[in-house]
Amino acid sequence: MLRRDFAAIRQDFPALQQLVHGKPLAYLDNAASGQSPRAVHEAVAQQQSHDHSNVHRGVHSLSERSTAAYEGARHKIGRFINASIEEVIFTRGTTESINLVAATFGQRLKAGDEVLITWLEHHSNIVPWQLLCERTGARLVVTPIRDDGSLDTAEFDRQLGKRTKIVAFAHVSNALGTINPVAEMTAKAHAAGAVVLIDGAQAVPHMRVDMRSLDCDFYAFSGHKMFGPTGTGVLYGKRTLLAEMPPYQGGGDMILTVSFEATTYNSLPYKFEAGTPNITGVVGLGAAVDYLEEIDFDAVAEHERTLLEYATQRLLDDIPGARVIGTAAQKASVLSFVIDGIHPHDLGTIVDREGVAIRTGHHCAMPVMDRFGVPATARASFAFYNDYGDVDRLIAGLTRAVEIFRG
Ligand code: 7TS
Repeated sequence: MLRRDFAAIRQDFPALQQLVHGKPLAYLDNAASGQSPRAVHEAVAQQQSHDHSNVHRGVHSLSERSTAAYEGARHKIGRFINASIEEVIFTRGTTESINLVAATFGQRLKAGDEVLITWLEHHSNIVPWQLLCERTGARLVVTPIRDDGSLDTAEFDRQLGKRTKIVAFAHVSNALGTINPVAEMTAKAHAAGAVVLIDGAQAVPHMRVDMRSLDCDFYAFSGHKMFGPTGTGVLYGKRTLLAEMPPYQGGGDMILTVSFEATTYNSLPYKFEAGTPNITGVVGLGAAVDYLEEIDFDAVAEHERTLLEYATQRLLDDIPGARVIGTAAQKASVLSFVIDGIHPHDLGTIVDREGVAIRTGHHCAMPVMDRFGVPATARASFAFYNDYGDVDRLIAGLTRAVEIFRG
């Protein structure tokens, strides 16, 4: 029986039980980083206090235990996203996963080729492609978004062409919450002969993703947004593509043989994991996946949808001058907003005094801010452990901010 009692689930997260400025914490900054459950902390502590050692090299017991825990996490991720273990590469996070693809697969691009991205990308799905274009003479093409923050899919279709070599887009936008129609976009990009990378950083904490049914070539996500440790992430890549790609970094573990004349590379996925990896972090990520496997994600979607609806309605009903940025029909757990006459940073500071954590700023998505003509937004982002009480506290904090600024 999968778990769907979110009040009980909330109790598994020690960080959520604290007071901030003397008030119970309402943690609404999950798009930046999710809190982790006790099970993750225990797995990390066990690894650090008992099994700590290097992987893939020692014959002694601690190294065998570390290797089993590290590779065990890879099996868990493989099952979780429906991929084989050769296709699961551990990285520092989404950013490194995307940079890896740009630096390796990207080497086959030439002047005149095109990389197609969208207007709603996080900087980490923009800048690596800009750098690649500068190196190769390829051109960066950007699909616009509509006024509600949804992708202009007709323009996407027009922009896809025989020059398009890579198509990279977010599954879910961190600044707007828009859910892109990723399976259809992938199929269209494939029909045009392009390779597809999906930035899944904001999807994996909210929905189950299946690599076989999405059929994308690459999928990038971060451990710390899916309730695991920082400094961990995953790049999924199709085995056939990964096998053809040159290595990313050189060093230990990624080789079979080394001589000064020639080096041969290790098999997948180790070819892409040079040096001692973040063993402890990956073990913690494995524990996060075990935790998520026990949760009913249909119920998560419904719970987060009702929270988002409730928060949106209360914001518009109770806070004069509030405007939501990002109103696409298909949205995940992000409420980005501005309030007339109050800078988002002031909002963030005032609600923090009430124990409410939100993020303010450009959310590493400056083109989105430009598109909507705002320098910054305030953003509340939800996870399955949030509840109506958190939303009520947010609205109370915003009401306080309005009182302070408008008297
Ligand atoms: N892609 C998306 C869609 C993101 O939301 C983020 C982080 C990244 C990539 C980069 O992930 P990293 O783990 O490599 O840093 N987004 C946010 C955010 O919205 N607030 O802080 C980080």
